[in-house]
Amino acid sequence: MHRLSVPLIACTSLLLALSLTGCGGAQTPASQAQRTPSQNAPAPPAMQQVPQGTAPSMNMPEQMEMPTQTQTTPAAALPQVTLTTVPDPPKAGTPVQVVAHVTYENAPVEDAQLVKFEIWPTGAPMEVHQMLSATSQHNGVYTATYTFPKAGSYQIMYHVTAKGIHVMKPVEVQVQ
Ligand SMILES: [Cu+2]
Repeated sequence: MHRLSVPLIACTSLLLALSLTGCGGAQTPASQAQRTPSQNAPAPPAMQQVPQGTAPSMNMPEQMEMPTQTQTTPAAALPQVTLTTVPDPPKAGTPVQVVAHVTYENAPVEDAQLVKFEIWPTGAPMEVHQMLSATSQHNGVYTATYTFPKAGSYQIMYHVTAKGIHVMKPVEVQVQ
């Protein structure tokens, strides 16, 4: 009955702790979440190190789709996302534009089903993560505006569903 909230929580707060079930998005989140209730317990602080920085291959956002098979599924293209800020580096105390450039098989994705940015000071707990919805600017460019409260290291994680595939990855930025 209250199962509905599970995929949402996975996307907004437990992210990588639940990475195997994904963030909802394309697949059947409800049924997947049912099957993996035991995974959502521990490991919140590890999330920043967990991701895919270790894989020098081209399939960066592999954690959502096929966590263990990125090498063996060259046919399954993933959406590619490039995250930038304007200005770069961001400045504290003034509105900063967060920009995602989304492509699929080298073509801009105009019709992404979901583009969100999750922002938090590096090392901060889940409760302080901010989730922004991005607006399409055409040509595969999606933007949102955020004012960083102060200088320092922040994580910006994009959550993108394009062509039915959800990808997500944190990027560290140094706010000036
Ligand atoms: Cu996500």
